[in-house]
Amino acid sequence: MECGGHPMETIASVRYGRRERVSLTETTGSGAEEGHVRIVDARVIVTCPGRNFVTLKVVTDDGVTGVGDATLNGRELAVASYLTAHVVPLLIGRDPARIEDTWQYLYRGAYWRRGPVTMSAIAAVDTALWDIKGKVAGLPVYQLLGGRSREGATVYGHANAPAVDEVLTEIARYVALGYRAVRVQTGVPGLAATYGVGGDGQFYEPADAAIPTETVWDTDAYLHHVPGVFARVRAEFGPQLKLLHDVHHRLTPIEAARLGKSLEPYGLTWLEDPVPAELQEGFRLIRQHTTTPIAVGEVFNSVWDCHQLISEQLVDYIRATVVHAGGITHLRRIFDLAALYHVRSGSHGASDLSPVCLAAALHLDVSIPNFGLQEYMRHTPDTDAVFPHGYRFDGGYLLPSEEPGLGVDIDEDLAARHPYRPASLPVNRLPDGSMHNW
Ligand code: EZ4
Ligand code: CO
Repeated sequence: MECGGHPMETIASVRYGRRERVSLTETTGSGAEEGHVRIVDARVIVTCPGRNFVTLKVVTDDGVTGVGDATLNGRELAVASYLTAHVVPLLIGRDPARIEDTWQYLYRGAYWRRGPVTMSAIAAVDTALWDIKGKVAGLPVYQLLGGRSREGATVYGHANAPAVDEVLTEIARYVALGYRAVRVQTGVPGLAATYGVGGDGQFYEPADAAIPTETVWDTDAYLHHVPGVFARVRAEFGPQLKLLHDVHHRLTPIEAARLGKSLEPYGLTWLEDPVPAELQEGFRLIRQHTTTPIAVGEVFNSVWDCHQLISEQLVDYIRATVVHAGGITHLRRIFDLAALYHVRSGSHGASDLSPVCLAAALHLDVSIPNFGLQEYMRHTPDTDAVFPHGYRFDGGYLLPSEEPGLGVDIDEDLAARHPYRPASLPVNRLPDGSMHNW
C-alpha cells in the first residue's frame, strides 16, 4: 500500500496527498478523487498567552488556511496529541470542501464515539473547514448557514465579586457598557472561595495551578445566601435587566428545585447547570417544582448528551459549544433539534474557549432561528493579540466579522512566544472532606 502502481496503492497515495486522478471505484471515498483542491498541511498550535489554547490550522494546496479551536480546559495536551497522532495524518490529501463527509469520517471512523477529547478534535477540523469554505466562497460563514436572522448576538457578562455590595458595582459597570444581560455570582459567607468569583473581576481564570486547587463547598450555606443576593440586585436594577446565575453542577434535583422556587420572585432568565447532567431524566424533578428557566450544556459533547433534555422540554436553553460539541456542523444539529421543542441556544463562551471558538459561535448565533443568549467573557489583551479577529462588541451585542470565513486567525510567531504551562481546574470537597463536584 505504500507506493504507486495499481488500485490499492493509489488509495494510499491519495490519502497522503499525491495528486493523481483516480476513478471512484478505486478510492476510499476520501474526497480526493475529483482531483480538486486538497489539504496539504494541518498544524496543531499550543500557546499560553495567559492561559492555554489549542488551535488547528488547516492549509490547502491553493494556500487557503482555516482555523479551529481545540481547547479543553485542563486537558489541552490530550486533544493536541489526539489531533497530531490520529487526525492530522487522515486530513492530508482530503478535499477541504467535504465538511460533512469529513465529520462523519472522523466520528464513525474513530469507533470510540463521543467524549470531550474526540469531539473537541473533530470540532477543530470542522471549524477550520467552514473557515476555508467561507474564504473560498468569499462569504462570512453566517451567510453559508442561511444568512442573518438577527443583527447581532445578545451577550451576557459576568458580574462577580466576593460581597454583594461589590457585585452591585460590577453589574452597574456592565449596564453602563450597554449589556442587557448579566450573570451574577457572589461569595458565600462561611466559604473561603467559590467558582465564578475570581480575584480580578475582568479576567476570570479557574485553572489557576498545575496541581488542582482544593475548595470547600457547603450547600446549606449557599441555598441560604443566594435568594437575598437576587432580591438586592432586582431592587437596585429594576425588572428589565436579564439576570442569570450559574450553580455549576453542585446541587441535587430537589435542592435545585428549592433554589429555583426561591428565585422565582426575581425573574431569572436562567439558572445554569443546577445539577450534574449525566442523568437527563433527573431534570423532571426540577421541572415539577419551579418555573425558573433552566440552562445546561457547557460540558456536553453531542446531541446524545441532551436529546432527552430537549425532547421532553426539561430545559429552556442549551449551552453546548462549537469547540466541545463537534464543531459548527454538529452544534447546528443540536440547535435544530432544540428549535423543535422551544429550547433556545445559550452558547458557553468562557475565556477558556479561544477567540476562534467565539468567532464560530457568533456565525451560528446570528443565523439560527432559536438563538437565546451568548456568554461573553473578555479575553486578555495578550490572547486578543495572538488571535486577531474581526468580531466586535457594540451596545450589548457581539457582531460577527464580515470578512470571508470566520474572520479570525492565529499569529503563529506570537503564539510561539507563549509556551504551554500546566494548569488544572480546581477540585471541590464538602466540609467533611468528601469529594464534590467543582
Ligand atoms: O467554569 O469554562 O458558565 N461558565 C462556566 C465556566 C467554566 C469553565 C471551565 O473551564 O461555568 O466558567
Ligand atoms: Co457555567
